Amino acid sequence: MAKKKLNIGLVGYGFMGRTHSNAYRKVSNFFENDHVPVLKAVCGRNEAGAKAFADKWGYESVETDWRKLIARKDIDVIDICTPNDSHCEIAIAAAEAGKMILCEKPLARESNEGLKMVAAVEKAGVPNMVWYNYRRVPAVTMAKQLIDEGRLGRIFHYRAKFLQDWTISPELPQGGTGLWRLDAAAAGSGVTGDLLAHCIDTAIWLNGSVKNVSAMTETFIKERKHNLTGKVEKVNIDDACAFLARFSNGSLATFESTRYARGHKALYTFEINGEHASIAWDLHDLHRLQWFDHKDEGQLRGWRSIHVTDREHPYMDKWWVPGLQIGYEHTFVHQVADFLTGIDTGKPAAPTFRQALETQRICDAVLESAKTEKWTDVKVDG
Ligand code: SOE
Repeated sequence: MAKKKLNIGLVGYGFMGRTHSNAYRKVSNFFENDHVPVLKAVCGRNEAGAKAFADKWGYESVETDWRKLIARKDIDVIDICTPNDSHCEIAIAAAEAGKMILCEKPLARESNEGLKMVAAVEKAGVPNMVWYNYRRVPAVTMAKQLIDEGRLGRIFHYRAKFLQDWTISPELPQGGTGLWRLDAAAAGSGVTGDLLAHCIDTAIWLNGSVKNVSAMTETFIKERKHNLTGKVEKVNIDDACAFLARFSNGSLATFESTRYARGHKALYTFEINGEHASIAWDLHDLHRLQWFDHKDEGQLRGWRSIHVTDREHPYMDKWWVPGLQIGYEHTFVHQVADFLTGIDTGKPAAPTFRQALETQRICDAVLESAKTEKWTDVKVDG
């Protein structure tokens, strides 16, 4: 059967613009879908920058105004890779124009914005998805399968961390290209929306909904030069955040994230302890799943380190030969493949905007709890 073209319009071409573009280029070489992404246009305010990106990655054309991109009849999908403060406006306009929408995480700066985005895509009935790529690490997807098969039994504990160290220097400015993650007006929050959002997305996927949280945050460097104004200004993001959580299934959780853990660049780890078995995973060793099964024969019982590269492991039959591992960029390829399958089959790929709103609401509750120093319920629909 002839493949159908899916014309991509990318808005923003920073780090995430690169990961997504790479995924669009690779996906049809490895995965079979009815649709094939076509790199139709990239949009950025700096024309020369956008043009250089288009030449490098193979986009056919360039726009400098996202409204013009959305108005183009030859664009099927709007992929939002801009800082968080523009996600809502772009997504709503794209939905009203009937475009499919992929949005970089977090969905929005806070859940009220996110809710407007959910309403817009649901009213328009357009396929939509948020890029929480770590779900698509084969070892993480395998953890989901093991939990869904009931192999852990009742889950008692969930423990997650995302540690970095890139903002320790007080000389680092805030705001502008590359540093908007330090500017609360652009990002919404600091590590909570940027890093804990990943941990939360994975956690609710693996272990269900979170009922309530008790959090603390800290801003270690109180003032930084703002790149856009040139002035020294108050820092309003959370540099570090730790919280306790209760899941609806009764399990207890701890989450921690910081950009001040000297020596750690992107140490995302989680561990889950169940009645029969435990699972642990580490982004720095992403192709391995640590597995402990109490049902194993006594004297041989112990933690197994499973190299998740065999044909029966999630996604791995699409890549090389057993034993040869894949990496970070492949998680984005998997996410595009799942999105295309969603369009082909009519079964939406997760997380949709609505599913990602749950993460946003947990982030809101975390920040609220840190402010009030009280246990805070996570808002639910209805
Ligand atoms: C921040 O440094 C960052 O790039 C996040 O924005 C990404 O979502 C995360 O995957 C890696 O770290």
